[in-house]
Amino acid sequence: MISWPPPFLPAIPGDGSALRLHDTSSGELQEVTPGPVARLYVCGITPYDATHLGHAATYVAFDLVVRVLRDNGHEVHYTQNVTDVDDPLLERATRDGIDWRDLAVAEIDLFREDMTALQVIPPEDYIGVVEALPVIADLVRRTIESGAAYELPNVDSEGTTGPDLYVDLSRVSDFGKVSGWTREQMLAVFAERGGDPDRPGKRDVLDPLLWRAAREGEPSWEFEDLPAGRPGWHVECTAIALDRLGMPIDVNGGGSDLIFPHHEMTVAQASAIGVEEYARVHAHAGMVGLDGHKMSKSRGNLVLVSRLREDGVDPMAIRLVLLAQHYRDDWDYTPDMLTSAQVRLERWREALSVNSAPSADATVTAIRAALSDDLDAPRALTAVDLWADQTLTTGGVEPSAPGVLGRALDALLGVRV
Ligand code: 5CA
Ligand code: ZN
Repeated sequence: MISWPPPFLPAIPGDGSALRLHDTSSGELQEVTPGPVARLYVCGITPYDATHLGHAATYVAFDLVVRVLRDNGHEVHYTQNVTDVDDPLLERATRDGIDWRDLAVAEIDLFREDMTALQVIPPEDYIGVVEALPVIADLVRRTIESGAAYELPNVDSEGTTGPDLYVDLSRVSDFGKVSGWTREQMLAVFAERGGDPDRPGKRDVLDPLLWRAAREGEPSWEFEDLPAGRPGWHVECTAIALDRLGMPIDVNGGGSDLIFPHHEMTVAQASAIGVEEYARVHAHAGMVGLDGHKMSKSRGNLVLVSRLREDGVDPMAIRLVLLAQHYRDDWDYTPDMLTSAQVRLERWREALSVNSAPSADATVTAIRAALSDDLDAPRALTAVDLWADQTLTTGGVEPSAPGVLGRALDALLGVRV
């Protein structure tokens, strides 16, 4: 699948410092120590509705990971999937009376536009599930061969189209190591996050669906040694990450709603076929809400990036709204955040247009230090505010290297002033 155009990344003098990220699995800050090529996997969208500020916050957070790693001289291999066939997409398409493929294409296009406007660096591999089906089917076969898959009759169609396949979690070592959750915590969210605890015959209610046999009116594909059908949700990310990046990945990421079951299950499935370490760091962004509830397509309480853009909001102000919150915090969006971001952007623009300004070297160092410390973007913004205040209140004291700070804001924070 084509990705979106990369923003220009200006060069800035000096060196960055090593990135430390909070790892969900250990609960601690961990230094990201990639080889010459850093490998990053971030879960992509399910394209049944437009990008909201919550999605954007998550992708901007991982965009900072890319920027810090690049600033540290690493080449970055970034892979992102698109869940372009799954229940929520099919259900929305049926509800709206349109073809699920047309819905996916339209929403993916909009997502690309939003990411481009927000200056998010695109992944090298942008992979839809439909195009990755051979790779996914191969992983399903390997899971069967490993003995960790079992069949349940496809009750909806009188068993005529072949069985559904599940992963037997009792065959997986270290199940639970990503989230560190208790079984009670897992059971509390499993059903609302795509799980099917009530499916009769499951060996363990938490066992994840690996392959769903064909149903009337649903898309399905045929692969050797598998019943006609389509993949379960989690296996797509395991298969795409394994195929494109190999394991261990340096950073595996997404929003915190993916900690369980999604990332727990993606790791469990790799473990079932003998992968010992899935990712060195599991990083998760907090949830953005509106009026006290997590912003979600299913709930419909959305602030859409495309809507704000249509209303003439500068995408850089939207990016500043997102950067003003720490990526790991849960927060509620309020319109005054946008007003503050617009004021900040104007002030930065004004300060950067002053001919003779205080040296920006210390500010660039402060931005680098803040971002490498678990992506502390709010602290980086405060450092820039301070420089802007000095520039605008005391006037220029010494000429700064022309444009260094402007280039640093662009390269490190993705804010083109
Ligand atoms: N396609 C799957 C991942 S394989 C999926 O979760 N798609 S999604 O469209 O529902 O979400 C895309 C990304 O946005 C995920 O990383 C998810 O964790 C994140 N996300 C969803 N809602 C929010 C929110 N309210 N705040 C922050 N991030 C969110
Ligand atoms: Zn995923």
